Amino acid sequence: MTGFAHRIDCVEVAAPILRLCWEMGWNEANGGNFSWRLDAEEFDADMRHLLSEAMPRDIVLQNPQPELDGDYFLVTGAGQFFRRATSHPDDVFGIVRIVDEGRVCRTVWGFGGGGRPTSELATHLTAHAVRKERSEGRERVVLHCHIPEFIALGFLLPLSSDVLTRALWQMMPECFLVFPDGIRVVPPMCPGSAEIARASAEALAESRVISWAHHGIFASEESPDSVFALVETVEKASGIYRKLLSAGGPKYELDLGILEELAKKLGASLVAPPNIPKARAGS
Ligand code: 2HA
Ligand code: ZN
Repeated sequence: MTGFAHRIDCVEVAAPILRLCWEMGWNEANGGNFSWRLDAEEFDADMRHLLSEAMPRDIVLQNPQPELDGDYFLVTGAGQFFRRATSHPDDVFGIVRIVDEGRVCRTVWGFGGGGRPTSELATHLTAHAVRKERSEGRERVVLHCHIPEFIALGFLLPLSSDVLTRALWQMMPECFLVFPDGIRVVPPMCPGSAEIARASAEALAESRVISWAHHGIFASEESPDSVFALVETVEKASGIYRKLLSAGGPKYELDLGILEELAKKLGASLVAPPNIPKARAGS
């Protein structure tokens, strides 16, 4: 895609996607973060030799994650810029391993030799633990972006998961197919806190996509490519809805019965069971 090459496969795949997030206007300055649960067996076989490049550094987790014990993650570093993902990959990314029965996060590679994982590490790990179980291991990648149209909606709509989900599903049939599990709204909270990690875990038990109201999106999917597509679809639908609000609001509503019909027809091919809100927008 970009001709970008790196000696670590997962960095080679992830860095161009992060750079693209910046080009889309989703991750200004140090905004946003990314993590990818790696296939531990593959990683051990192919990459173990790289781990001697750095002295291991440990962080004791306030929120232990026993379900992730032994897992490796590619993670963005605290304060790092998505814009620099392809030009400075060894600073922007690090690889950590969860050890000691989930109590310790050990940096085994990267972060420019002295950095540390993202300030949102607690939420990323909690999200992985929840989504690994809910998706039976399918989902591996978590992406947080400050997508502007979606953030704008948080100031125009009530803080309601049903209202937001319904508004976006109505914008394009693709939305229902890409996020049939809808969007859960987490009310405004301090970024990087244990509180937001806890609230996010509850929301992520229901859906792969959550809105950190007045802040951004937090989404989980199978690969860097598919999580990008998920965020892209949500942001496009948000842009259409915001345009409609600027024009005085939608004059007509999609009949959710059509979505119910679609869900029956597509059934097993949907990525998650649909969660069709009963309430009408604004009610
Ligand atoms: O600065 O986006 O949520 C990184 C963030 C915190
Ligand atoms: Zn953020």
